[in-house]
Amino acid sequence: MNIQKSKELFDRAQRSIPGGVNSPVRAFKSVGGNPVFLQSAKGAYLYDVDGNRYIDYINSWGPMILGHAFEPVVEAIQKKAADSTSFGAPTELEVEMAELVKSMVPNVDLVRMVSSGTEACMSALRLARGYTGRNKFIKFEGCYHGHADSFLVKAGSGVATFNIQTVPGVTGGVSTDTLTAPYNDLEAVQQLVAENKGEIAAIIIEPVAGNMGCILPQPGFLEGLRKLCTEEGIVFIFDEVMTGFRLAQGGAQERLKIDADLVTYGKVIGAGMPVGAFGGKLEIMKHIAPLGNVYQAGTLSGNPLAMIAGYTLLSHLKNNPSIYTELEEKGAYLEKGLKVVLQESGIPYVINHLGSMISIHFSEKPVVDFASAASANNALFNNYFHAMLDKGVYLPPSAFETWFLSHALSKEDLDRTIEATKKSLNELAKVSV
Ligand code: HOZ
Repeated sequence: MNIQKSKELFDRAQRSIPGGVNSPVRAFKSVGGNPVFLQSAKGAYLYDVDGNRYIDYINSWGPMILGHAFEPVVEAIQKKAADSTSFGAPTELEVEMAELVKSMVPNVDLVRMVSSGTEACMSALRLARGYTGRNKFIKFEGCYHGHADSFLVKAGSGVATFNIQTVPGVTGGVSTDTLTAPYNDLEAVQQLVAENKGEIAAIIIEPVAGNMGCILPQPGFLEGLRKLCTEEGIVFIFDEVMTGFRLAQGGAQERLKIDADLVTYGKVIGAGMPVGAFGGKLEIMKHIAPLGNVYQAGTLSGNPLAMIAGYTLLSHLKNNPSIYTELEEKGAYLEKGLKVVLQESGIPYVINHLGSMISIHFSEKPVVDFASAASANNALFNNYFHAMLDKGVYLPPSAFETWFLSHALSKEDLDRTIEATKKSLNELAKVSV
């Protein structure tokens, strides 16, 4: 595959942008090689600056659930832009957006719009602390809740990809209040809560983890956390930045039938524009300024272009529930096909999959937490990534990221992906002999 222009752009980018990218995982540093620079995308396909086409399994890390350049969203943004790109003052559209979100997801009495998933999680944690008057919180190893200081302890995504054990710049003072437990280990959480009785403000979790590959909650785990939070007066926060509006209209809360006290959103809620949101029960949300004193603000919060993009996409999802059934079918078809070729290859593997989130770990044992994800053969994943890219399939450039399916993927695209996996595994087997 010719990626000459991408190579030239990467050289040029590194002279002006740290590492040549505006978000670390994109640099391909852990998988090696040159990142491809993208020109455009439509539906299930990405086109790079050299004119190569790829079937997309990143989908902007989640937002493009209906594929790229979904016409109603593009048209709505174009129309709205003519009325000004920002006011910094209230609009009717923000009210409509909040009402729409409330009508789609459980347990959200009030919702505040922000500009990213990082902001949403950072604000939800501050609110939980302000509401409870407690400082400590529990997060899970390998979960990623954005790059606010408190969360950069044993985090997933790029922090795991680059194996950054301690993030310089995050002070000891901040991180001592961050307690961590292995994903799916209820006993470890119960022990932490017992050791820090009355001091834990919140437990925050990705209900289906997507930042160490895709990892599913084991039966009883989330239920156990919910019970513990209720008993101990701890705010239970679902980080639904990845799962929100994706696993179901009502996200993981609806899909897994677990109630959260606060929920954070990002990605799909903005249809590819910079949007995040946090919301939840009135009792807690009423402490946010200007109702209460837990301060949180943003010049671009509720930005009209971001709101119209999100509103258009969410309305479409709400009015077409069959999209979720079809996404389900596409995910199941892909899993089944991948399993056949992986089985034939003889390479030990684990596929974790729920709805339109899926990933492969080259592992002999179940992948249920960060330790099992990290002990998989991730060097093999890196080679698999490149072999797939060469065949026009764009996977996340790290084993510590979930793949996202879009509704735009056709059966032919899925078949081509399965076939590319078969060929890639054959090539890799030959190299390792
Ligand atoms: N935090 C994203 C993955 N979990 C990466 C975002 C990006 O590089 O765009």
